[in-house]
Amino acid sequence: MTGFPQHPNYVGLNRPLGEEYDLADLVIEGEVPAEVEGCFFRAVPDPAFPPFMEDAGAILSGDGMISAIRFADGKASFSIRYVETERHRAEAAAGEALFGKYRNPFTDKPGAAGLDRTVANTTPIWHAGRLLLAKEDGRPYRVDPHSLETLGSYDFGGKLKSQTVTAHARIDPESGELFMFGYEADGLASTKLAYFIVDSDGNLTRELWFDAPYCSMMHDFAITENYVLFPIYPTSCDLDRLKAGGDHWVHHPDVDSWLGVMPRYGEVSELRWFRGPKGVSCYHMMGAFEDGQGQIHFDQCLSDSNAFPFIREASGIALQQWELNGRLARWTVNYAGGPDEVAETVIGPPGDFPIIPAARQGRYYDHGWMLTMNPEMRGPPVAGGPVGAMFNMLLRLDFAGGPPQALALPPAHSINEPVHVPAAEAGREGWLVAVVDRQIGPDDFAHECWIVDAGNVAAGPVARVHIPHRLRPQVHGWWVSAAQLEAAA
Ligand code: V55
Ligand code: FE
Repeated sequence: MTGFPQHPNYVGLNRPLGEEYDLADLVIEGEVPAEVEGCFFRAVPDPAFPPFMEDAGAILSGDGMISAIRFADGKASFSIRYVETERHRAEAAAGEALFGKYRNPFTDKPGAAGLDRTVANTTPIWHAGRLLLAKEDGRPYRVDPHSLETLGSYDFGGKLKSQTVTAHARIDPESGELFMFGYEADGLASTKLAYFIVDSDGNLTRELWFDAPYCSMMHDFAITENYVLFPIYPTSCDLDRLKAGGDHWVHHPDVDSWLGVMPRYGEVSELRWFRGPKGVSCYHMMGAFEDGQGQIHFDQCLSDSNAFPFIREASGIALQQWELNGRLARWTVNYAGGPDEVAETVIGPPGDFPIIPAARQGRYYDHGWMLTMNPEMRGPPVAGGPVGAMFNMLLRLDFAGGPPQALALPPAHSINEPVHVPAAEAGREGWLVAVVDRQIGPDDFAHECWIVDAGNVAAGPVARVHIPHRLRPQVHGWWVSAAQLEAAA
């Protein structure tokens, strides 16, 4: 790929690749566990055309690609395809970028007018036999899980009213219902939130609309067995700024955060807002649960400012990445009584990409996993991704009093978000599967897919699948078992 600027968004691990390809019968060191039978779907942004204006936020605008690492009978294969969004098709037809700044249509070329701006680049979501590729600025795209062919923008059979659906969905492990929401649901800079429920057969059964305290970048949310939780952090959008060609997001250190709590099947009148600390920011929640004593606990990778350098820069905030006071923070509230403010407890280190077993979604979890930066690392982290530095340590956190476990990667290695593959029987924790990058030169990388015992991450990989091709940083992934894939065939 040529013509891209010498900007961190487009060099090294972030260098655009723009290639669709398939790799069969990958070389494997070690043995793939029998339980790892299925497909690891990955969302990988990769800009197809050089930008026509300076925009550091473009790191989030790379065209969505859907990648699949398939495991069958101890063997592995790899595929990657563009998500054929309306945007990608229009730019491919024009042979150049038509869309301007991240989430600012006022900066687009005339050829982009009226077209869907989403790049569907953030999360592959599997539900009711469908594979969706979601990004928070638009509706998801549906992709064929076998061929990776794009089937088009997805509106749940015409039922969805929201113009946006976030990339973070929560599935109740007992009912199989999918809980989702969209912000800026009726347009740019709007305070309108849409919350909706999709039943286990894929039917959208409910969509509620209400107002957020202000327009906020709401990347993720959480559910408990009886409640849905909407976090509001003061990274906000302003329509006049957009019209003037400015950035979508500015972070406001002096503005309150909020946690909205509503019964899952309740009405908007039952929504209760709890005030949180000023100026904080979070992209991902580990989960949330009720403790039986009326308390709701909400666990998140929180920091004192926005974790994305390009947003801090647009906001005039001079803090460096290591000055953000990152932490795994538990906010506790009592819906039925208690104060109108959250109570915060720090339960883990700085980091991101928190995960729990799918079977614990909305329930108490006594352990979870996340990525962090090795505090004892010798040498710099691998540069890449929207923060500018990739994680280099995988953690298993024990919330029942046990010690944390850490898998420290060697120097010049980085790790992308793992997926969890559950164990077939109780007593074991299953496996974590993640792509690991190794920098072997200024613009040279080798990539492997590691399989790690989820209950013993410090032991390192039991299998390493070599991927003999350059890869770009992944955003999120989703594990779909062979049985789920077969049922959907
Ligand atoms: C994130 C990622 C996005 C985005 C907004 O990880 C937030 C956070 C890859 O796109 O548009
Ligand atoms: Fe995310």
